[in-house]
Amino acid sequence: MRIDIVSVFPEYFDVLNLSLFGKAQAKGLLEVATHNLRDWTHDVHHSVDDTPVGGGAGMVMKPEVWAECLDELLGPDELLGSQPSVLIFPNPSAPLFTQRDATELSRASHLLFGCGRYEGYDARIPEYYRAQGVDVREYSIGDYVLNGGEVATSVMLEAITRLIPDFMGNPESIVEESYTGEGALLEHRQYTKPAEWRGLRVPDVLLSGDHGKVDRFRRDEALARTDKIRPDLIETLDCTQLDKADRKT
Ligand code: 6GU
Repeated sequence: MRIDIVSVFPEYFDVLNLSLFGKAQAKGLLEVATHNLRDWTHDVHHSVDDTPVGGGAGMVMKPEVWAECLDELLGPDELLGSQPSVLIFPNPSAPLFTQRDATELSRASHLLFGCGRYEGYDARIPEYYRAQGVDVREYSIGDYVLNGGEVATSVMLEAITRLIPDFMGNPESIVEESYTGEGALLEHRQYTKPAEWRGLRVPDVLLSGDHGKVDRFRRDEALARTDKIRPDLIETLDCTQLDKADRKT
């Protein structure tokens, strides 16, 4: 997978060379390049933003600079639309990024992230590329406000790339997690040894060696915790995802 990231603070992404992400680049699974948006400016001040049309506080990122940059990174016009590039703009006012999006995007061959700063970017930027046939996505990572798209991009990248085959040392660790797929539940709690620590005991059933009972206990706990902590996720479950024993809990 090829990943391009555009930002006015590309240094934010220096940490990508650490840990699994760095290893994936060394293994050739990922090819990551960061770009400074100001490299596509022509004025002495390298300005990337301007005041909002219609008034209001803050500054809005200008479409001309972004377009010169994105045109270059997306490749020639003839290829737009036929190219499997996905152009992603982090945006706190966009739909929520979910595990489902991460799974879908982990199969893409080229991701291009455009990190906005200030009050955002001119709305015509995504509109223009969508009209050219590019797969354009705008995502928020949660109901809170960040200063720019850099941290949101890091979050999405980590969620996406860990799903690439061979990225993780242990592929089984991504199979049984919370949020895997539609109708997923929060994961059951985990314990390790010792069985008793500072007066707190691991639930007896986990020590029983009865795998059927252990599975049932974990499933019941996942259902109960999801109902309590994230009742909205229970809404997305359909009957086919519940078994007979689930209905009794
Ligand atoms: Cl994607 N961007 C910003 N600036 N703030 C956010 C966000 C994105 N998602 C949640 N808050």
